[in-house]
Amino acid sequence: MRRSIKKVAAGLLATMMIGTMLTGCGGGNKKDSGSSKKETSEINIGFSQVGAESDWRVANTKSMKSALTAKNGFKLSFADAQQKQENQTKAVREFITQGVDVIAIAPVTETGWETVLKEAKKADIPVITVDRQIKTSDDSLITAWVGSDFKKEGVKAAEWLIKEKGKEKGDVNIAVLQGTIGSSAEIGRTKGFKEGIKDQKNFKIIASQTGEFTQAKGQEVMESFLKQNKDIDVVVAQNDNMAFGAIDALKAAGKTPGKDVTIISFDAIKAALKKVQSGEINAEFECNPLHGPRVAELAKKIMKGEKVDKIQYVDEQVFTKDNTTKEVINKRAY
Ligand code: GYE
Repeated sequence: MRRSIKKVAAGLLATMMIGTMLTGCGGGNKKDSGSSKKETSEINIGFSQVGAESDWRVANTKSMKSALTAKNGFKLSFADAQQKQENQTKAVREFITQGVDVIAIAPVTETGWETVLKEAKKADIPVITVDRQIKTSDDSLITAWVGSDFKKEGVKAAEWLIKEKGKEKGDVNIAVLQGTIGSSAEIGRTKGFKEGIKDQKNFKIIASQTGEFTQAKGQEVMESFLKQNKDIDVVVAQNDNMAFGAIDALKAAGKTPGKDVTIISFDAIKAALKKVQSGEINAEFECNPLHGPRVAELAKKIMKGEKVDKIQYVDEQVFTKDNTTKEVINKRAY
């Protein structure tokens, strides 16, 4: 990889300059020392995180921070974008100015990245995307991505609901609490679910709005759904925190979540699995946030000039009351 060669060269140059300063004469040909030393030295990595909007995100941050440690060979610059893409662009520019070795981005939305990524490429800094994805016209702007197949999660949710309610005679009214519009998680889950139910004539999506992946907004949007539509049969919350908000809104409206209204959610954090067990959430579609170790491994390989897989999906499960045992909940790492 060009960058690691550059880094080795920089190391050599620095060694030569120090040598020059110490001996006080130029032209000495004290080569070497550099390469192996530089290769094992710490990797400066800048990570631009979406924010702290959900428990999933908090678990993701924790995973990244505990993998990208000094002990593991990293120097991490962490920037929280507070769910705003302009903050991410700023953070990435700062990483470039700092001259980090690798940039990791968990992007808020998929679009709007072209310019800043070109700047990173010009500075010869590889970019790894984490969790959500980035859409670019130029493939070479991203070295690797690790995350979930959000569309598949949406399809699985549709398949589960068809098994559950597909044979009902009347209409099945569905309300969707979407995540941040334009984020991969929202795009994929919306698309997968819609495609999955398209032949199911009695399934009607009667309301759909973003709750920004937060509990407070999820509750607020659910309250307004309930004001407009009295007979909602199913709530599809595109993450657990919005599901928690929706559950509160339903209870306040005198409805029993999980019974009067079927609740489907994504992420499968520990607190949500407890609600599956107690019956307030009917089905959970897992989304694994523990990307830290994978990103660390990718960064190390990239810095050594090794080839890496451009796309890495993680395996995910479905949880319903049948398989959400006490042991499963106790073992849950997030
Ligand atoms: O589902 C949600 C978080 O992008 C997969 O973002 C992630 C989503 C996750 O806020 O809880």
